[in-house]
Amino acid sequence: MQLTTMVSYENMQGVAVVTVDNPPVNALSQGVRQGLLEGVNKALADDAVQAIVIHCAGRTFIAGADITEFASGPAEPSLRDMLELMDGAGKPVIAAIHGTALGGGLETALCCHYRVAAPGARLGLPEVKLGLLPGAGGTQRLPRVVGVEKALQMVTSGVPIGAVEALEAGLVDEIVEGDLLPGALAFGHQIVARGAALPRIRDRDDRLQEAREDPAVFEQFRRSIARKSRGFIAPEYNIRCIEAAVSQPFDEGMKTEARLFTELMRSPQAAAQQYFFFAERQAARIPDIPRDTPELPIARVGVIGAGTMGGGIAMNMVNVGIPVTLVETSQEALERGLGVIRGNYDNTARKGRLSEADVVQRMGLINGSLQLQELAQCDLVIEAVFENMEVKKDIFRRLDAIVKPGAILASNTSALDLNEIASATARPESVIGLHFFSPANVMKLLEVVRGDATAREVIKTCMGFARRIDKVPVLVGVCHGFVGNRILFARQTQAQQLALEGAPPHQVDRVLYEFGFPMGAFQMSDLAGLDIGWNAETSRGETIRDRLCEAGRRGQKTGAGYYDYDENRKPTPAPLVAELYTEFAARAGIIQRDIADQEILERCLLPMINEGAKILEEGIAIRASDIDVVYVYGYGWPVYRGGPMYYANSLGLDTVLARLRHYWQQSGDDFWRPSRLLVELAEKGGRFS
Ligand code: 3H9
Repeated sequence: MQLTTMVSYENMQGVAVVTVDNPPVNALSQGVRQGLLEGVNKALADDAVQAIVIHCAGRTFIAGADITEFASGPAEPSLRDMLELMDGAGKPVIAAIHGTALGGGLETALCCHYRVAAPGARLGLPEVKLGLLPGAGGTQRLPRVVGVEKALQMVTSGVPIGAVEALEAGLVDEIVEGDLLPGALAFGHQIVARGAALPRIRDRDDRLQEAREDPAVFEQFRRSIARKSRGFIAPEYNIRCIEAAVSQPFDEGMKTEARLFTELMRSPQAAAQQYFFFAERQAARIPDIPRDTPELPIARVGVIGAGTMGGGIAMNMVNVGIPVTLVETSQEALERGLGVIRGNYDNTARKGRLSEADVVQRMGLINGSLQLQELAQCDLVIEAVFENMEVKKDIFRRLDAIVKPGAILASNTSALDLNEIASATARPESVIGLHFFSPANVMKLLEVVRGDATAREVIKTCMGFARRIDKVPVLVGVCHGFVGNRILFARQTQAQQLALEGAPPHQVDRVLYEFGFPMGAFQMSDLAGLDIGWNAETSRGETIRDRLCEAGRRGQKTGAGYYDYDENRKPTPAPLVAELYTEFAARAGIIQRDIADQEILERCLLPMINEGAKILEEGIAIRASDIDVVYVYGYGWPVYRGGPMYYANSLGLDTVLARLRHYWQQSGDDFWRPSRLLVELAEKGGRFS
């Protein structure tokens, strides 16, 4: 029988099965909470029912509270009320878990007396990723089951654990092979037959003892995640809740959790992180490409160039079992490239994150070659040679004659005109940009660059393929630097200008680091290498970069760039660089001065926002949130500040406009001219949306 539109009820041989059916992820929307409350009440009131199974239809168990309801505030019944009823039920309640039991979903399961799971199930408390903490008892119950240390890891990382690990940790009582529901019913009958107890997690204390005796565990844990969690407030709040679980009685701990949850819920970080959750998913939607657009099969990939980029790109494919043909021009370069890949995998294996057999299997999927001909049967070929238009066009011309019809020809160019590259072929509809970010096997972002002629199926295929290789794809149009690098150029221009005017590189970098970037503008250049795009033959010492490269200071890899590096790659400010800026400033008639941190921050970030607005105005990005996704996943913009366009909204576009005009007037430099879109929106009190 249907209890609400989202929950149904059935008595199956004395076991009440309460089924949640709220696609796509069975979130705990109002109708689900209401239905579960009614279902459990009904079962408790019915003498013919001896046990209750909570089960979900579709692809997953409850994946958490309904995030879309957060803005309007919770409607009755509250999750806590519903869970209290289950927790205090006088008949055994069993959660039957498949897919993902996340957040409020796992908290629901923790209020059941027993949990059974399908072998592929995953269980976790990912609230921290939304800038939150589990607010329905998760922080009080989880450590009582899995122990303090594991609970700390789970709530601060948000990473779920698999069914087997959950079984070992006591979070799951049984793994059901075969159909889950019959397995859960059988489990229920056994419990009834055994007259088994109704264990409530809230009554358990044993797993907390160790931390009670050694409270230093919390400080140690804080230290262990300090680097990763820098700038975020939610991890610390989560830790405090687990501390409360250890130091306070259960009901007091629940109050602490509720108080801290409310504080976080009101925080700007939570708002930004929740915005970002939807931004990331929104990026997958392309307005002029219908959902039913067919995708082309991709079974074999070719990569041209076994340098840092090409090698990293190839690793993405073989990591998910897709064979790759990796082409180089010389045996030596090929062997070097394969050696680097092998070295990367060996490192991962040494850290215990990959088995020796995995390394062998992955390397076995890479076929190194010196012949472009060998790419003939590939479904997708990705060119990853250095940034030179003529070289790229030549490669595409040759590929056109070799690769089978219908195959996708992609360039990993980070800035060049994709349309011009496509024009070298007779099939521009099959040409697309796939801009990976370095290190390509690590960074999540993939800019998918749409040329004028790129076919819809090709775009749809590449967006899907990106997810297959665990990337977050964002579709962008053609312009110099696309979305990410074009915005970065604007920031780097100001970083250089600031250094000329008297803010040393390490001050600029510190300001950006304190804002939340993993590194500053100059550190980033040093890491990438100052000689990218630099030519020793044509270099005439006209720029600071020329001078640095000429002096052999080409970045971290040479032990010096904007900074001096020690053998552990620890940077220290370089006196020589300071002298260079003073010299160039004098030559340009600039009188150097002390520059306040706030000015540095504004002058680095406002141009990014302005460039983002121009990109939107020109239709290079589909929506403002796509730019934010590019920045968070590709350039380390702190997710708790949403991304540059979200940040602009939070500052207020009128403020952004006023400050841009201020710098425009002050410098007289058209670099600062505000984008038309920004002016329009700011003047009518609008936002980027
Ligand atoms: C919480 O529980 C708080 C509690 O502690 C206590 C409160 C008192 N709500 O990701 P997908 C949508 S906080 C609403 O593409 P997948 C999503 O937007 C919550 N909507 O699928 C998308 O919509 P669309 C803690 C949600 O298969 C569609 O579902 N839980 C929610 O790659 C498909 O999503 C979490 O943080 C939601 N909770 O991955 C879990 N979740 O199709 C968040 C998803 O219109 N969710 N949607 O774009 C996930 O991690 C993934 O969605 C999941 C599926 C792994 C479940």
